[in-house]
Amino acid sequence: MHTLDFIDSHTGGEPTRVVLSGFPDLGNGSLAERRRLMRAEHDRWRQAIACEPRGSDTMVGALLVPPADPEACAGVIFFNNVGYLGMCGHGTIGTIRTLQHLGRIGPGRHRLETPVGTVGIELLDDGRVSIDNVESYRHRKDVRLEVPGYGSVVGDVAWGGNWFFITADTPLPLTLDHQRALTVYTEAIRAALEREGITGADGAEIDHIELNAAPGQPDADGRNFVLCPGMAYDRSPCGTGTSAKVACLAADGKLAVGAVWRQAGILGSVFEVTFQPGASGVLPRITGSAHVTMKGQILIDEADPLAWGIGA
Ligand code: PYC
Repeated sequence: MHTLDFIDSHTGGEPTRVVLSGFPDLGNGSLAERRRLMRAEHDRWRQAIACEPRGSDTMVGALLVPPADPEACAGVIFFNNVGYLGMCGHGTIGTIRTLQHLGRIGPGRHRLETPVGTVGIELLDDGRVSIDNVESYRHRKDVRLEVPGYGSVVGDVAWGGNWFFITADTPLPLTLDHQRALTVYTEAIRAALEREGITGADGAEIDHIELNAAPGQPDADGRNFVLCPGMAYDRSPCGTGTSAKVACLAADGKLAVGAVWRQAGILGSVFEVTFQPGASGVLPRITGSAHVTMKGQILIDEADPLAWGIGA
């Protein structure tokens, strides 16, 4: 029997499962190297943690590992039901609140190492968490796509720690009751991007699709619906998607340095973002909150035919 200790949290409705112990040793290379090793040699563990029957298609796993960067409070590798994430905004907020719950960190400034770089964190006295995300930028503006069944869709390709296609074109209001139809629509956009060979920098797959429209609530400036890899929609406003959006707003001169953008997600939960100029894009600071919801132990019994989860 294999056992793994975990703590679950949610950030604006989106779950994060922090894996504390029990995972095979990934050595002490860079976080990118350890993620490569995890994918190549231990991928069934990802599936056992994130997929049914223990997880779900919305679950984001966060494997805690000793950091390579001596100044970081922890290293983390994010994954989900179908693979691995570069950075994860909601997952970072959930991880920091989990580390606080464990008594490993207190309010103040910290650093968290991820496979796409070390991010600065501030755990605020009221429990909110600010993340100084990786440099974010717009890669292509006004990309026109023909999406079968929907017609022409125009959007931007941007990086916020993951690759996003961001469009304001939506056939329906961004409300939870339209979630299924919005999922079908955004999946059609993703397929069209693939068919037309539209990618991020260096041919990277665009694996997140973000609809971003008017907020429909007084405490926000925009509302989004984000399709994540694996067909789940983000219940939170999506930290990396919000960073990518802010990079586009800044590039269009629609958001000033230091001004606050309040991004609502599909449930109405809000992340606040400001930015500073970066070398070639923006340096976003995202603030949001998370709550711990559960702690437990995963049991993997080799005699169970579904011990390693149901692959998506
Ligand atoms: O918050 O960056 C995020 C995120 C990515 C995928 C799910 N959430």
